[in-house]
Amino acid sequence: MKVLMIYPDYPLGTLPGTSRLGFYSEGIAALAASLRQQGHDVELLHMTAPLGQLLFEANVRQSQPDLVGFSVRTSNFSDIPTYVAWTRRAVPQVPLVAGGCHATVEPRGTLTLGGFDYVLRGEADRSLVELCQVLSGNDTDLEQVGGLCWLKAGEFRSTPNDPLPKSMDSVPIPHFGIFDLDRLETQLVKTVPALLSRGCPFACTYCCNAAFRTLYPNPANYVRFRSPEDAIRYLKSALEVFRDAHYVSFFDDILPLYPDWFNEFMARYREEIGIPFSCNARADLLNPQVVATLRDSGCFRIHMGVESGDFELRRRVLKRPVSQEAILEGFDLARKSGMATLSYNMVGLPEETLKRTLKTIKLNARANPHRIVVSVFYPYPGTEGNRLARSLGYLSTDQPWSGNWMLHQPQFTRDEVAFASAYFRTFVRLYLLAWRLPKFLGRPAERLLDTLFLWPGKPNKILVRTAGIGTRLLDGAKRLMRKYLTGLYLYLRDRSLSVSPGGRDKDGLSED
Ligand code: B12
Ligand code: SF4
Repeated sequence: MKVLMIYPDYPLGTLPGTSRLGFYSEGIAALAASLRQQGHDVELLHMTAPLGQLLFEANVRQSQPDLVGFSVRTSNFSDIPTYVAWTRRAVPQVPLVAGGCHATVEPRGTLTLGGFDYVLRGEADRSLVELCQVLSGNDTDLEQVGGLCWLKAGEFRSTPNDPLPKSMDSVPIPHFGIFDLDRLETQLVKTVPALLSRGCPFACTYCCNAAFRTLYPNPANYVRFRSPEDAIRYLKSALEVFRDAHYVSFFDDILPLYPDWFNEFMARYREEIGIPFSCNARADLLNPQVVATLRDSGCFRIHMGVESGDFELRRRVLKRPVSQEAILEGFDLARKSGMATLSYNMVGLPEETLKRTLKTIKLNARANPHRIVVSVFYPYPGTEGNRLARSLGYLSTDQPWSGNWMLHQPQFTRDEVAFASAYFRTFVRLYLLAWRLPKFLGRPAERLLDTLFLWPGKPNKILVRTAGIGTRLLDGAKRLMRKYLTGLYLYLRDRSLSVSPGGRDKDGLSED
């Protein structure tokens, strides 16, 4: 069978025809590998910006697929029904299947609003191959396909998901080559994206992991790593495809999750791969030994979630009871060992107030990460965060993908949330400056900043618009520099982070 995978990969509001780069998706490359292993042919339509109808239909028709699969995220769901309708016009006889995180947590809505014939819930490495088998007529029973959802005379039907395999080693190495590398953001900064594990043992309320885990009859197997040998095999195959890569970016939820795996993998990584990398971790899982291993193996930046500076919100609303001490210690350990740090934060959480956001800002100033990422809380369907926001009456729509997703909270208006998110980093920097002053100046400076941030009469809308112009200009300049002055960009980044970029000889992966 020929399967055409369609991957809309752009932020809501991107204009058609915009020239932009997108992201590698492990899910799509993994499915392509499984399909090819069973003799199917796969093609990818990677949409880094919306396509107009004529171009979209021409692409679909030209591919001559027997099955079209859409990878669906909540953030792109609003455009999906249009693409489905165009696909039906282009190839009317061809069945359409949806998968991906949104389809997984909202299978009914994806079938009814999206207009698909089928949804495959959860990891579809095996089930998509099974569906191809059924559709190509070798089998006839839809009920044999694990995690399949469909409508029969308008009635929702579904089959249970198959158990997860015990080990990731049984899942084929992804077919990285399905992506056109020139369309990937990571390629600009000479970076290989890599994912050696699936799943996370925690259950933070804003994340889909908790919902994914409940899909399977064997949730105890939800967290799976490739064995260290297989992980190295994976990286070597990736480096064969991403030939000019000098860095690795591990997307795993928590790379140093299991100490035994981590120590063995890192030892092999140093020996056999040896190029600088960045990874995600949780501050409370870092200790001097883990940090030293990361640093000695070439880690140049660790990404950690702070999320909120208010312990009560972290514990009760986010179900992420990491103490402030653990957060500060994690950042401190990483910085002292010479690695850069990046913090992830959210504003606009259920029950948050501007005062509570100020705590997040001050915690960031104390942790002093090299980079700060701030997102506005998004109530992803299927998460406990969505249910909580809904039960408190803060969510005015049951279709958060429609664009109207920011919470309506009496104690934290949307304008205040927008202000807090736009000026988060500025205030972190200002507090850092204030704290460096002598005490007799620093204290009043800090009080002045508190008053400014919390001042109820601020012209939030104007301030947000002004910050937006500044951010767009800065982001634009950075993007241009990455694109046209890549060498200089990487040199400056590496110098500020004390990284020695890895190089590879033409046959292997040894460091220059
Ligand atoms: C790595 C990662 C990223 C990376 C890479 C993104 C990417 N394109 O994969 C980066 C950093 C770029 C990223 C960005 C964003 N991410 Co992200 N990311 C992840 C993370 C941690 C792992 C994804 C992954 O690779 N999983 C492993 C692979 C194998 O699984 P998979 O991709 O889901 O694919 C499997 C199944 O879904 C299914 N499947 C997938 N596609 C299809 C298609 C068909 C036809 C079928 C049948 C099946 C199928 O089969 C696949 C193989 O088993 C997940 C968390 C998670 N646990 O999933 C969040 C997650 C996917 N991200 C999320 C979000 C919100 C984002 C951003 C919107 C954040 C932002 N505000 O900018 C952006 C979106 C950018 C984009 N275009 O994707 C949310 C999505 C929630 C939702 N309901 O949509 C998640 C679930 C985290 C969360 N909050 O819970 N992300
Ligand atoms: S630790 Fe990260 S990946 Fe794991 S559940 Fe929490 S947010 Fe999701």
